[in-house]
Amino acid sequence: MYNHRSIEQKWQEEWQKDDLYKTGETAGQNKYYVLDMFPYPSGVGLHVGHPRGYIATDVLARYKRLQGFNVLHPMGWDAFGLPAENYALANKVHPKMATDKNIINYKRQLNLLGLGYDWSREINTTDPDYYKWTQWAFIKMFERGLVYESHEPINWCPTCLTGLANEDVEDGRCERCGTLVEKRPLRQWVIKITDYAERLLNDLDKLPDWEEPIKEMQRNWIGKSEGAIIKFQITNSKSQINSKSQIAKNSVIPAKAGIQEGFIEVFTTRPDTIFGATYLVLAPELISNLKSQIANYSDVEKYVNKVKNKTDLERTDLNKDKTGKELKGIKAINPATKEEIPIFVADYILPNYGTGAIMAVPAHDERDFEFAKKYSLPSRCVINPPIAMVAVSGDNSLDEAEQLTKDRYDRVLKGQEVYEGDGFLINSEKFDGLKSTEARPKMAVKFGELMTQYKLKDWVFSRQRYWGEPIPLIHCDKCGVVPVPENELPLKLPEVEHYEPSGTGESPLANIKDWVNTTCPKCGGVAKRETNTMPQWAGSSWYYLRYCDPHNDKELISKDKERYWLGGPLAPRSSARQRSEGGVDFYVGGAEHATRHLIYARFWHKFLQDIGVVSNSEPFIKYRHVGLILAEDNRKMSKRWGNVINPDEFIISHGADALRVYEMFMGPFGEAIAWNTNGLSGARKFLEKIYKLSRNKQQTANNKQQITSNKEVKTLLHKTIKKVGEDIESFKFNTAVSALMILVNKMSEAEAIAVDDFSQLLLLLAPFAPHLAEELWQEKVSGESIFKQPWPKFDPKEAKDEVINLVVQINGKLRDTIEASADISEAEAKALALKSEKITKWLDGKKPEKIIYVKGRLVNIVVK
Ligand code: ANZ
Ligand code: ZN
Repeated sequence: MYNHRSIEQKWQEEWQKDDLYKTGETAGQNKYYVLDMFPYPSGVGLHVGHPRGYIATDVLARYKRLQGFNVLHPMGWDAFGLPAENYALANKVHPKMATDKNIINYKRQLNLLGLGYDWSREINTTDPDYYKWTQWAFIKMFERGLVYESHEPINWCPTCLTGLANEDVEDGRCERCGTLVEKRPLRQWVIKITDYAERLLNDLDKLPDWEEPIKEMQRNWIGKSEGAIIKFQITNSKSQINSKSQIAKNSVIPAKAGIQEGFIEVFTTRPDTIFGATYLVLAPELISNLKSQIANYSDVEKYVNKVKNKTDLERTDLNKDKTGKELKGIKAINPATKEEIPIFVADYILPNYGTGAIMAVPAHDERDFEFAKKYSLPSRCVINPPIAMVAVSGDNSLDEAEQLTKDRYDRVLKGQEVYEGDGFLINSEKFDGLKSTEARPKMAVKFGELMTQYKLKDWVFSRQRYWGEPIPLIHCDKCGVVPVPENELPLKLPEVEHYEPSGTGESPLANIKDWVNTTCPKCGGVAKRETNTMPQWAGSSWYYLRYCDPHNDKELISKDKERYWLGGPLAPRSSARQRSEGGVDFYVGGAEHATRHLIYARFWHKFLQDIGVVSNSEPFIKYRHVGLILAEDNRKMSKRWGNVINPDEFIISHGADALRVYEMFMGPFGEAIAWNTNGLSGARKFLEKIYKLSRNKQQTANNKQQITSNKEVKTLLHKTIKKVGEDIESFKFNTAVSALMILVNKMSEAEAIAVDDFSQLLLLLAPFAPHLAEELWQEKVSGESIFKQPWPKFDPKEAKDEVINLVVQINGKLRDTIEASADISEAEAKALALKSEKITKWLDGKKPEKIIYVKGRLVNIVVK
């Protein structure tokens, strides 16, 4: 009987005792660094969805080890953050106590699954010895001018009572608790991640082993737009025109208010449409700057107050009715047409993108078109659609296409329709006839300045909560903001009596007088500590480095270890392929991190490269996302739906190996799929079959000579060796498992299995079902761990099926003989015959009437 419980427990203990997973820096051995996104240890523990990624990396790590690589496969805890703090609030326990308890439970669960982590490298982001280096990196950023204090309105979650970064907001809601996010002015620390926007964007091209959709999500998140800033003079304004431009040519500026003395500045990606700009629109947030000049200010203010609480999403929804208000008493001058045009305020313009002001071109922009229709504003067509645009959109003749283009153009001309594409300029004076693409840079320079904008915002880095890394800054009246000296790091999180956020924008740390009051490291005068803490993303932005050198109290990571594991040119190669760039060889985790953690980590890494801590520009050579495991009801597993499936019970009932095989077999790795307990039972049966093989068909090492290899088994075995290896490398675990199942079926049909063949099967099985593989290996093959053996060698000669000579006749006469594999199917044989050069020549274009096949021997083609 296959008793998984005793087998699994036994080997888990043995492997721990043997330090099987402990990794050192062995010179001369090729390294391989396989990394999971480390979990947040929540109170409910792991559900069956979490291990899918962990099992996959474990399969890869074990496979690489069997291949002879020095594999680093560590695990740790991303343990700061709101849930632990909320739990602490509700249950009156210190977040550290709750976190420590959860970690013990997580670790127990991971070990039950037989995951081979090197626990001697375990890290925990809340450990002062760890966050010392998070604080250190922050201070380096501060010293380099990458950190600034801001009072701008930011995203504020009224439930979590803290400011949030853009990345923490999803569809206008707090990513943690789902509450609608408000805008609130707040003193905060901000990191200039936008300084790295261009590198974050361009270096994506250095990552051929990342999935394209993930890279595309990053590109969109960074959101580079090339366009122009154009100044519109305000008339009836009392102030003088300031002719000196304040923006450097081609410079990249952060979003800024588009109102200056006597001007409104707009950001546009379509300077080629400037002759069609018939009004301006400002974001409601900018209006107060024009208060003295607006005749109907109280009216306008009412509108502004009404839209204040709308989310960005509501404001920019294309399907929603556009609202706005004209600003009376002032006008703007279109610098191209010199015409006076009205100025509006409307909520579809956002304050924090571009300049917060736009020139509206109803003929060529959908939103402007809708707005103009509603407020009866003029439209002026300045782009003539090219014929090609119409021609390719249907299957009309060129004449028809020309007519359609004219009709379209007519409707745009009359203001009945909008045309958003490129084309040829008209109604644009000396620019007439130019192509949009040619006109854009010319007109940008003529009427304004070239400008690049990014959707990426600077990283709001302070949280008004307790359970995070204290920001190591000191406020001194005399010296300003001074960083905590390096030799005083870590700046430890002090004990507090109440974790409650004050809700006033101050962290609970503000109440601890003897912690807050300190002396200035520069002048020794009285000073106060910063009381905000860092966001949860801080500690996870660089943790993969620390695993390489987890106990170093002198440096974040030593040069040697960095070179060894993350590879500058001196590092041992991770694969046969030569690389100039290093990094973690394989990183696996949820796709929900594509634009958060993965952007922050790439940024942090680039910064550490700039200060010489790491030697290459990207942290992760290869990244694969893991698909969700849904509950049996096809919904996301959640406490809310009560559909969470805990792996523990299945490990008891079916075994860790069965669970591992099932999760790898259930479907393509990147796709979401629902849990199905029957599938788990299927995986279990597969393992039982192998166990049975070892009992019934298996010779022991002693009577080895008696059984010779069965040719069919041998052939399939070698095909499977090739397939399983290739499939693991390309993360096609489901097809790897299915190949193993086919092999096991074949072996079950055989009279007996040679010990050599069986041992190879065990090696192929070992990454997936390590406990059973080790048990049977040590019982049947040798007393040394299966994980110290080499991966089976694929022999192409062995993988070749036996060949037969297929006779091909036409009307019964021999015309060709073809070599084919013994198990060729009827359809394949016929197709092969028809493809033969000799046969096509003999057939001479004649259609066969009938084809007769005699299995394994001949094909007879009958023609008239
Ligand atoms: C005139 C124009 C004419 C525009 C036209 C488009 C088409 P992306 O590509 O996303 O960068 N815009 C600029 N700032 C805005 C803001 N704060 N809120 C809402 N919309 C804003 O979009 C750039 C375009 O979005 C800009 O180009 C501007 O409209 C609008 F035929 O200017 B455009
Ligand atoms: Zn001072």
